[in-house]
Amino acid sequence: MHKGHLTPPKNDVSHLPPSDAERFKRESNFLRGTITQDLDNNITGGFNSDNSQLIRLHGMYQQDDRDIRAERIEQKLEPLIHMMLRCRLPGGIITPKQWLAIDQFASEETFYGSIRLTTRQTFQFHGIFKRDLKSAHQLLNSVGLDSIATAGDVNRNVLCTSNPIESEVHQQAYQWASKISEHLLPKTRAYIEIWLDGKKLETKDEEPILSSQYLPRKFKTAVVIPPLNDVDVHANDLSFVAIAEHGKLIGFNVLVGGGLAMTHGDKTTYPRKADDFGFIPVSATLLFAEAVVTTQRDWGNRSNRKNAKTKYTLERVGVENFKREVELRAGISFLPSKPYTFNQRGDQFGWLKGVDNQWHLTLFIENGRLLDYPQKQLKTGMVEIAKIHQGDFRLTANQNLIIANVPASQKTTIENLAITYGLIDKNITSQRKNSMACVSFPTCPLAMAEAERFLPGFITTFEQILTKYQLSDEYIILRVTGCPNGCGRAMLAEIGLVGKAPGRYNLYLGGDRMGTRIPRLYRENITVEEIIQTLEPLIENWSLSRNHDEGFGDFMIRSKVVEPVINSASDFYR
Ligand code: SRM
Ligand code: SF4
Repeated sequence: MHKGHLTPPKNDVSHLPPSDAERFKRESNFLRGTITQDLDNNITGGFNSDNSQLIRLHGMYQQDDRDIRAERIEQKLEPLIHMMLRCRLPGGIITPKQWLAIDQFASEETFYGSIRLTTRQTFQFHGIFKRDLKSAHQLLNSVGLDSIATAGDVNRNVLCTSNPIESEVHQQAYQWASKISEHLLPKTRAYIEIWLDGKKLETKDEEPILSSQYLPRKFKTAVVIPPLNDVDVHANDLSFVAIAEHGKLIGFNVLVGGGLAMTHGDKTTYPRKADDFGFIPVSATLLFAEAVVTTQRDWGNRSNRKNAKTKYTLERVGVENFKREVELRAGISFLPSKPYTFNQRGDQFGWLKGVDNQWHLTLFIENGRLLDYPQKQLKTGMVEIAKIHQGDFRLTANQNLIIANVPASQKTTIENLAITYGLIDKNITSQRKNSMACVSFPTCPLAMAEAERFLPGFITTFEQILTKYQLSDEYIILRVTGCPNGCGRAMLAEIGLVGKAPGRYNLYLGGDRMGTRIPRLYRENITVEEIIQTLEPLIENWSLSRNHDEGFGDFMIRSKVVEPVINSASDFYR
C-alpha cells in the first residue's frame, strides 16, 4: 500500500479475508465497472448488483418507492426503481443560477419533484429514472456542479460552518473546505467518461491518496468555526476546528474518529466522539488531511464493514498509535491544542448583518424538503428569490438554507417574497427549528420506522406538552432517525429517537445542547404513545427544577435519569 506506511498497526486485521465490497472496488477498473452497459439495458430500470454499488462512488443510490413496493410485487412488476443523486457542494455554497437549473431538473425530470437539503450541507434529487441519469449529470456539469464522491468509500462532501457573518475567517475556512475536498477527490476519469461522454485517455488512472481499492469505508470531513458547532464535529471522521487570531485564521485543531452509526443488537458498533489530536498551522492542512485519510486507508478494517470506519480503527490500534502514524506520514508533529469553546449549535434564523455590511437571511426548511405544498409554495418561492438574488445561497448542515450576501437595498424585496411563499413563517416554534429527521420512508431502503414524515406531527404534540408546562419559548434538541445508522444525528441530540420497527423507536436521553455528549438508551422499542407518556413527566420535572439556562439533556444527567456516556467504546451499552 502506501510507501509512507511507517509503523505496523497494532491488532492488525489486514490478513483477514476482505469483504465483497473490496472485490468489486478492486475489479471496477477505477470505478468504471460495466455501468455503461447497464445504462444501455432497457429491460430493467436498475443496475446489476456490483454496478448498483459502484454508482454510489459517483454520487447515486439505487432505490425504489417502498410505499408501492408490495403492490408492484403483487402485480408481478419490478419495483419502481429510480436513483437518488447527491450533489457535491463543499461548504454548501450554491449560486442563484445553479439553483434555477437544479430546480428545473427536479420539477421536470424526477419522480418526486422535490429538492431535499441534507444534514451534510448539500441537496439530493430523489426519483431519477436510469434513462435520465446522464442528463442529470450533464445539467450539473453545465452549471459547474458534480456528484463525485458524495457517497461510497471515499471522502464525502466536506462541511464548513455556514457563518457568512465573519466574512474573513469564514471565507478562509470555506476555501480550506474546498481545497480539502479537491485534494481528497478520486482522480479517476470514470465520472467524466461515463456521465459526461468524456474521451478515454491513454494515460493510466492512478489514485495516490485513495488507492485503486478506495477507502475501507465512507469518510467524513468538516471544517468548523467556533463558537458555532453547526456541523456537529463529533459526527465526522476528521474535523478541522478553525483557530483565529485578530480575525485571521492561523490554523486548526484536528479532531479524528467521530461517527454516529450503530447496528441494533451488535455491541461491537456504537456512536463515538472524536479525539483531539492537536493544533496544526494552516499551511499543513492538506498534509494532515492526507495523512489521516491514508492511515485510515491502510489500517482500516477491510474484512468487516461494520467495524471499518475510522472510529473503530482508533479503538483497535489505539489513539496514540494512530496519531503517531499520522505525524510520521505528515512529516511534522501536532502542537498542543489551542483553546476554543462551542456556545452555539444549529442555525441562527432570521436576518444577520455581516462584518462587510451584507445581510444574510437564514430560512427554516422543515426536514430540508423543498416542495410546493398546497399552503406553502416553498419551491416556487426559492425560484422567485433566485431570479432576483445577487448574492449566493448557503445550505446548512441542519437541512436549512441561508440567502447570503443580500445588499441592504434588496432586503425588503427578498423578505416579502419569503413571507409570500411561506419560507418565513412567524408561527414556527423554537422547538420545531431545533428538531431534525432523516429521510427514511419511502425512499431509504434501510428505514425501519418513519422519520421525515413522522416528525412534523410529533412536534405538534410535543409543543403542546411544552406549552402545558410554561415552556413554549424553550426547546429541546430532538432528532429522529428511521434506523440506527443515524443520518439525522439523533446520537448527538438531547432526545434521540431511533427507529426499531414501524411505529416503534428506541428513546435516548442525555445528549447536550452543544453536541458534545452522546445520549444513552433510556427505553427500548416503544410506541409513539409510550414515548409521550415517558417524556411528559421528565419535561414537567425539567420545568420545575432546572437551573438557570440548564438544557434538558444536562438536567437528565444531573437528576440522574440517565448516566452520562463518557467513553462510548466501553460504556455505551452499560
Ligand atoms: Fe446517511 C446510509 C441519507 C447523513 C450515516 N444515508 C444512507 C442512505 C444512503 C441509505 C443507503 O445506504 O441506501 C440514506 C438515503 C436516504 C434517502 O432516501 O435519501 C441516507 N444520510 C442521509 C441523509 C440524506 C439524511 C438527511 O436526512 O439529510 C444525509 C446525507 C448527507 C450528505 O449529504 O452526504 C445523511 N448519514 C448521514 C449522517 C450525518 C452526518 O454525516 O452528519 C450519518 C451519521 C454520521 C456517521 O456517518 O457516523 C449517516 N448513512 C449513514 C450510515 C451508517 C454509516 C456507518 O458508520 O455505519 C448509512 C449506512 C451505511 O453506510 O452502510 C447511511
Ligand atoms: Fe435511512 Fe436509516 Fe439513514 Fe434514516 S438513518 S436515512 S432510515 S439509513
